[in-house]
Amino acid sequence: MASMGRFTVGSHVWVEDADVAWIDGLVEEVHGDELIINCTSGKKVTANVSSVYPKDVEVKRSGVEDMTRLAYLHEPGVLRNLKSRYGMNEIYTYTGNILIAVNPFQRLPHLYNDHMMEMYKGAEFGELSPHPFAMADRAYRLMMNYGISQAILVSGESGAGKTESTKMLMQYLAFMGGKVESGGRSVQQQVLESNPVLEAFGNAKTVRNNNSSRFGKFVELQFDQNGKISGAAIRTYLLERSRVCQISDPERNYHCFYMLCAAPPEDRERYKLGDASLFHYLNQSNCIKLDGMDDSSEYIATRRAMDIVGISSDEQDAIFRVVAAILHLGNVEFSEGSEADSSVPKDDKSQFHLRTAAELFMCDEKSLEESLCKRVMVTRGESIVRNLDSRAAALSRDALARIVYSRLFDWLVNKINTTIGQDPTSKLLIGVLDIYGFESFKTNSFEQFCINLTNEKLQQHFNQHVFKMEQEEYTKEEIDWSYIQFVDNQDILDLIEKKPGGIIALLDETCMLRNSNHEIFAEKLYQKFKDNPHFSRPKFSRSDFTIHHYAGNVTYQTDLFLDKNIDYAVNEHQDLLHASTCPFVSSLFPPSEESTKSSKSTKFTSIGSSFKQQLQGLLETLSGTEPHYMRCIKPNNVLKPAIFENSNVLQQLRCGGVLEAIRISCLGYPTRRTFEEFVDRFSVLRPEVLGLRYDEVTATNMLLEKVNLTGYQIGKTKVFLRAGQMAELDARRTEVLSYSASKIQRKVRSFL
Ligand code: AD9
Ligand code: MG
Repeated sequence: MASMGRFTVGSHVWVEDADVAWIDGLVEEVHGDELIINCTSGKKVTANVSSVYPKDVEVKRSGVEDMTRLAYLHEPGVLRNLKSRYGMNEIYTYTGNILIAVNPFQRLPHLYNDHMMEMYKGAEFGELSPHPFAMADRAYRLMMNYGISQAILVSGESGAGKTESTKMLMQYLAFMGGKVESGGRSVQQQVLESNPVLEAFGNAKTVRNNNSSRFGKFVELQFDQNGKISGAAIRTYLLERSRVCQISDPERNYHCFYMLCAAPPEDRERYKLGDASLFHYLNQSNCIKLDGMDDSSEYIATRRAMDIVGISSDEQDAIFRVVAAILHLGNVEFSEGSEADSSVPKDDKSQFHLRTAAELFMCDEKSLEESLCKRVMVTRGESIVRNLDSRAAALSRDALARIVYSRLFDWLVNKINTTIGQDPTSKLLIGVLDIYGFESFKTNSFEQFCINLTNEKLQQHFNQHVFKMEQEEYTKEEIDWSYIQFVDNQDILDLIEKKPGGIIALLDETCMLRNSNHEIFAEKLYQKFKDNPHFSRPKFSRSDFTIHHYAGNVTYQTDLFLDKNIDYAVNEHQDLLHASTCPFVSSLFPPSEESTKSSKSTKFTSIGSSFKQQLQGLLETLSGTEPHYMRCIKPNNVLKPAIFENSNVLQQLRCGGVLEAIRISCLGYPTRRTFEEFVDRFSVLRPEVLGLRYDEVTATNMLLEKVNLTGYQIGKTKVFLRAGQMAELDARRTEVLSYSASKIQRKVRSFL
């Protein structure tokens, strides 16, 4: 956004500041394009006019509920507005149709009770304070009135409040669309109770969030003609598998493991469990207990939620047996066996855990051991059994734990979908998307790559939509909108997912090569994309690559890309668990087409490609809906209330496309005022317009002519100003007002 405005001595301005991003001050001197500014921090700085913004001195301390109401729509104005509202616990603000939520990090129960839902029911959008209920209400109403499916897309970085917001949206939709059931469980109740079940198995404490969802989720609520919920479908995306076997301090594994270790004694006995700290998969981190979370009562609550979503007690028993088996499996260590490069369970303790894991999986102990310590190789149609050394056996153990857990999670999602049931006749849908925001860490791996691809795709969808909305507003007001240039990130999407030749395609290609490794992959990328403006090879790097995403540059470490992209259950694991005498465990590993074909080779399926396809499906669904966007912001990294870090927030506004939406709107006519408001504010420029002879449109035109502005447009109900024109008008107004003030002062003085 370019600076907009002209400055004179005494102008109130915003200027960039290293500590707080933007600081306000007064212009003291003007030397051509250079301004000397006295900042409120006491600092005096010299700045070029191009990096200085005018400050609106007329805003109320309480700010405005919609950013587009700001007279000056620019970064510092947006930031100040959010900050002053946050200071008063007004955590929600609109930017046009986008709802911004700043995480309060404290319970604000008065905001979400039944009374509030009643209030928002049927209220005009914008009439009451910004709120997720207002957003859900608008979606519901649009769906009912026009028969168009709706989607609410919630995004933001980890810990920003997406999942909490999603729950509120669903709570409101269940309130509006709930059926009163006589006996039995209602669909809306099952939909709401699916949350604690999925959270128990798919959420974990991370450094960024004590209850971080490690998967993406799209919940589709189906409604009947009367607007009552008649079915629902949950789709999940890319559960983080590596966490099952590997965690780093001070993070935790998935909640369900700790819950089970804190279960009532009879359950712990049944699953042969003890304290969580006894298990390798949990004690790699010192964090076992979580402040504010009681694992024992969470266990009971999860069981209850499982009842409600229709998971039978036999199934629950099997599920927790599998969870316990994974913990025991993790405690099996290996040492060198008698043959060269072979391995055996290290000691009695390991043997005990192996036996217990086999019991819990209800499979043969010896077969379990063999599936971990041996691998069948197929060369030229012949199978050869090869020993694995102790390191490889430990890797095989972890791979088994991961695949079992991810199958278990998928089973839960399917089960919930089956019990809630789909309504195939429903044409009215509201989807709610709770998906990871853009990520850029010190080290970024395959997960960040997939997550950022998601965000690129959603960003494209968002840009297209914001652009369309702008056009619609202009068309409604019958003004010309040919000014707006369309922004697009298709090039970056092509770089990643084009087939053939995109990064994912090259990754798959490399995975299928014999004896390939990540350096071969990186080399392919360097060759192929050396001239691509969105790609670069970091200096001195052998295998990293950088993508120039819309939200910033991210450098990815390719080391684990190949491993993480390959998805299969090795045949040994597949056969072992398929043979389990527990029907539940066996059903998690149905015979694959490959193994029925008697070939012992394992076919590779690419996680990257299937994720890409899943995303494609999601975007197709979204394209049939009218979208609503909610952007969650995490105001600080210490997860505490009342701390608002400017630079941090700005970065998120940028990544979430909020600033881009503002930029698009600045390309057109960002400031809109009804004629009445306009005349009210600027009549001092030409007081005769207040005379009875002029209607508001004429008065508006007269005022604009007086200040010699061009390029603005007069709509049917509003005047549309280009970026910076409001500041121009204000400057003139201030001149006039100070001139009259000094005239009065002179008069008063001459009087004395
Ligand atoms: V992650 O990508 O899944 O790691 P989310 O989902 O964005 O993340 P989440 O909704 O889990 O974040 O919110 C993080 C924490 O912030 C919650 O556990 C609450 O303690 C806190 N939070 C978020 N929103 C609200 C709210 N509206 N009111 C009170 C909130 N607390
Ligand atoms: Mg979440």
